Amino acid sequence: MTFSENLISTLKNAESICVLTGAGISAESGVPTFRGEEGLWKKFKPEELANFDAFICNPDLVWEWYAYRRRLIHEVKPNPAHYALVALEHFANNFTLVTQNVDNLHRRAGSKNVLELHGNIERSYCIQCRALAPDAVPEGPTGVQRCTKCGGLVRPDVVWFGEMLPLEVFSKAESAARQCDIFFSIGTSAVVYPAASLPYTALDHGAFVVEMNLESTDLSSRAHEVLTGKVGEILPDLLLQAGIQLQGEQ
Ligand code: BV8
Repeated sequence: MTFSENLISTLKNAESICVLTGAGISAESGVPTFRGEEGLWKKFKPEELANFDAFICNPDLVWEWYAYRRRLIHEVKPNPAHYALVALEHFANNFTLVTQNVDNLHRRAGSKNVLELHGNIERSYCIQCRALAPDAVPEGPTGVQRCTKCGGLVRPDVVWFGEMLPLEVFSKAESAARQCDIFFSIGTSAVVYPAASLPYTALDHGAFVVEMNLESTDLSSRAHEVLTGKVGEILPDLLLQAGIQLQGEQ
């Protein structure tokens, strides 16, 4: 793919870079996205699973879904797009990676400054006393877990629909979006709020906004550059053309 001179020079001269990722960046690792044809929501409906009431009504079903996703995540590994973001973090003077993903693949690739807006599927906590449960292991329990301290129900440490995002995490993401020179929206359908508000915050504060996605979204008409295709191919290519050293498993 050939990139515009404007994009290349904006990236090379950026003091501060903010990146928002969604499920699309993990697709090439083999993690199903949420809303695609083979999406996770195809098998189950968000309202059936990714919300607290569903969990209270049917903790077995919700835990079955999360145990399935945890096993899946342990079988996959980061892809070139994750590693390209590690290289971008090393290149930039000021870099913030904001992810909607709960799959921990950015951290496994080596990204350091990661803001997990929707939590992390490998962590769980008790809904009664909020004690953290032991980290998920592939051969770990798959059914409903009970707190070893108080016997309360243990839930995955993810943000469900209708739940607040972790305030401190979201405000850090907002300030990164306000202060950045260039904002990348990568592999997200840009439909879930308040995460989807971040590129608009960046736009309102004068950032150069780039969308990298397989399909167009509500953001596409507002972004300065729309790069359509597989992020595992486009992102490493962009960094190479901007003279940014790639590293790690490409
Ligand atoms: C909140 C964690 C308020 C769990 C997730 C009614 C009631 C309550 C709230 C609402 C409501 N109506 C609207 C809302 C707000 C709601 C919302 O936005 N709903 C949407 C669906 C309309 N938001 C919330 O509920 C949030 N909380 O508003 O609280 C509040 C205020 C005060 C007090 C109390 C409460 C919480 C939202 C968080 C929900 N949790 N996940 C879990 O994972 O199990 S959301 C889920 O969607 C994931 O986190 C996911 O990351 C996120 C966004 O999806 P995407 O990542 O974009 O994935 P998707 O499949 O959609 O798209 C992938 C894209 O990649 C596609 O475009 C595809 O083309 C592209 N792609 C695929 N392959 C590639 C690729 N691109 C490039 N390369 C490839 N190879």
